[in-house]
Amino acid sequence: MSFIDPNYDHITSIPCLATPPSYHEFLHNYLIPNVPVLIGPALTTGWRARCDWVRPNPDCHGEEAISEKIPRFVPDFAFLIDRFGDAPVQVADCRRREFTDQPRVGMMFADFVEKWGTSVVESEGEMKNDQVRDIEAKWEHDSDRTRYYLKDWHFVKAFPEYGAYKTPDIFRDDWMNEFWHTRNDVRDDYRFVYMGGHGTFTPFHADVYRYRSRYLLLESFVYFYFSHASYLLPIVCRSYSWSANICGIKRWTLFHPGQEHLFKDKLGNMVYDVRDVDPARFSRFAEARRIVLLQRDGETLFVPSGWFHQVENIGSTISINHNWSNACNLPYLHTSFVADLGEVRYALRDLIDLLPSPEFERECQRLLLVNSGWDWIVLWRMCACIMQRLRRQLEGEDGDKGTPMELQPPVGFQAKRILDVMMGLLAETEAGKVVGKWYEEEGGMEVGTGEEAVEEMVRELKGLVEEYE
Ligand SMILES: O=C(O)CCC(=O)C(=O)O
Repeated sequence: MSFIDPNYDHITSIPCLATPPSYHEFLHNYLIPNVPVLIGPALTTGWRARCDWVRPNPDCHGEEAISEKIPRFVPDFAFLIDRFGDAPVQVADCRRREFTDQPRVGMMFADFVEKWGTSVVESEGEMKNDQVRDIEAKWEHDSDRTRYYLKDWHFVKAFPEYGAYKTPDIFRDDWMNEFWHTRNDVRDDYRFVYMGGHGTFTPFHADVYRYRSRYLLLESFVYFYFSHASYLLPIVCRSYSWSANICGIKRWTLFHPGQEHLFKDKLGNMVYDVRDVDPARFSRFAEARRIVLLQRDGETLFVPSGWFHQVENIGSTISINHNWSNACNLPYLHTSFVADLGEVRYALRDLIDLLPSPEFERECQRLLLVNSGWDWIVLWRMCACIMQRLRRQLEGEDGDKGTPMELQPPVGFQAKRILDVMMGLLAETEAGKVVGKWYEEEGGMEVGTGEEAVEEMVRELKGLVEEYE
C-alpha cells in the first residue's frame, strides 16, 4: 500500500500530555499520523541539564506566575561558564538576516555569555563597566529584546562524557543519528543545544536534513551564479524534531503541512518572520492555518515532518533539540529528496544538452549533496545501514546495543518503507549504477559486482517484508 499524506484539517490545537505516553501510544497517535504533541516535564525529570544548568527564577512566585508567562528557572551562568567556557560555538545575530537565516559567527562559549549579557545592557541604555562584569545580574533584568542566539551546538559531540540528558525512549528510534554515528568518512550528528535571551528567535522554516554551514555557503553561491536561484530556495527535507526546554519559555507558531504555496512570494521566496509579513508581497500568507503554543520550562515538543514553524524565546531560554527520522517519516524524507533532486536538475538544466546523461546526473548529485546533505549514495547507505541493523537484531547478534525492538515500529512496516525508497531510487536509470559503483569502491561487498550487491540488498529486504508484514 502506498503512503498517503494525512489530512490535518481536524487539528486545531496541540495536545498536552502531563504523563509521557508509552511508545505504543506515541507511535500510533503522533508519529504515524504526523501530529505534534507537547509532553510535560516528567519526560525530562532527572536530566543533569535540568539540575546543573539552571536555578529557580527569583521573579517567579507560585502558580499564578507560571500562567503569567514567567519562566520558573533561569540559567546558572556561573556554572555554565565555569564548565563549558572554552568550547567553540556558533552564534546567530537575530537582528540581522542573511538569505533565509540569520548570520552566524564562531566564538568561545564564555564570550557568547558575555555578549548576551552585554547586549541586554546595550538595549537598556548606556553600558557601564560594572554591569558588564556582572553578567548574572543582567540576566535577571533581561526584559528587552536581545540579539545573540547560540544555535546548533553539537553538545553531545563536544562533551560526550558529560551526560547532560538521556534521549527519551519514545524518541530513540532515530535513523539519522544512528547512521551518522556509524559513518567513518564524516563526523556529524543532529543533536543540538540552543541558548538565547528574551526576544531571540528562529525564523520560519521546516526541519531539515542537511549541513547548515554548507547550505549557507551554497545559498550564497546559488544567489550569485544562478539567475533562477529562487527555484532552489528553500530546499528542505522533512525530518522530525523534538525540543526539550531546560529553562525559559518558547513561543511556537506551527503551520499545517501542505500550505507551502501560501508562504511564497511571486519569485518563490519564503516568508522570513511570521510577525512581520508584507501582505502586498505575500498576499495569501494570512490564509495559512496556524497553531500558537507556549512551551514552558521542562516541557518537550514533538515537531512532526513538514510542519513549518517559527520559535521565539520568552525570557532566557535553553533547550535541547534533536532532528531525527525513522520508518514513520521516511516517505516524507523520500518525497523531499525527490523534490530536491528535481530542483537541482532544473537549476542545472542548461547543462543537459552539453553533457552526456551520466555526467549531467553526476553534477546534479554533487550539487544535491552540497546543498541538502545527501545524494543517492547517502540515502541508500542510510537505508542499508538500518536494514542490516534490523537483520542483526532479528538474529540476536546486536545484544543490548541500539534501540530495543519494542521501541520501534513492527519489522514488516520498517522493511516495507525501506524497500519502497530503494525501489524508488532504483527506478532512476543512473542511481543503481552510482550506488553499485560506491559498493565497488568503498562499500565492502560480500557478493560479486557492485550492482549485484544492490540486487542482493533488495532481495533480502523483500524477504523481510514477506516474512514480517
Ligand atoms: O528553538 C529554536 O529556536 C528552534 C528549534 C526548532 O526549530 C526545532 O527544534 O525544530
